[in-house]
Amino acid sequence: MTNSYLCSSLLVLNSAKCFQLSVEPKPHLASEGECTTRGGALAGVKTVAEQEFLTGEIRLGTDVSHWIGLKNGPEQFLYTDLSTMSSQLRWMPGKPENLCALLDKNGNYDLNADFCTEQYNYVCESDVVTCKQNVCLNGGNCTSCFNESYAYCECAPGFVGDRCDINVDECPSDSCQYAGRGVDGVNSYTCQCVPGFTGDDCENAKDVIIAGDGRKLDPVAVVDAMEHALCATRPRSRYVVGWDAWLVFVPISWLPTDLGDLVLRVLSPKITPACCRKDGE
Ligand SMILES: [Ca+2]
Repeated sequence: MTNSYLCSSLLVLNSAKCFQLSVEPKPHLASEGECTTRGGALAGVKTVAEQEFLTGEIRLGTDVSHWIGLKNGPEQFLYTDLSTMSSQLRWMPGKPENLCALLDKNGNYDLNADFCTEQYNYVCESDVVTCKQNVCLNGGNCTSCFNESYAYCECAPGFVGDRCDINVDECPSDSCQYAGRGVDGVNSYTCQCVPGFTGDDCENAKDVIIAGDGRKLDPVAVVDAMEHALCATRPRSRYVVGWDAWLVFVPISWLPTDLGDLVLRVLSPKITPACCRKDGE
């Protein structure tokens, strides 16, 4: 299946999760709100694969630090004996300030923590789900993310395009031999062969008649004429096969012999019988 998204700004990992990078910095809480508004959430990066994927995409884009959906809170303060903090104690107003995690440009996009009130760009994420309305054509499967903001088409073999609307031309220009005509199909092609040739690529010639100048002639018409001359009750006095015979060779035959020979010498390449040819001729 061929995959494509209707919007190229969307990043997709393993056809299972969509990411979107912000274009402007915000505090952590506001970033979370923005991602929720779009139908997703601030990206909770949970695997090294996701971290490396996002690192690569951020480097290609804005190349600045990005918030992710990870933070600590006051309940995580521990006494030095590792027991949890007493709930009876009072903090100063606004303290402790929460720390939030970011992919830090200065640390090669390893995790760092900063006060959540600081402003950084951010990464939103969304699951990939089946579209409510299938906008993909020609049997493509439609999935979407960020609350249907983005539709995602998995195209059936032989189709590409954002909506699988392009039928791939599988027919290479030289695939059909002996002047056969290629016809594109769905994930395939067929060849329409000229008379006398068969095979998927017209590669099988029943009987090929090679003219003196190397052209391959239609053997069926020639054989039909010969058969008629031999077997017909009333054979014709003359058989003319092909437009070149009608337009060139018959008119030349009406000329005086010397003049006809001269015209043929001028028009035709020199024809040497095979037994008289030297190598390379
Ligand atoms: Ca096709």
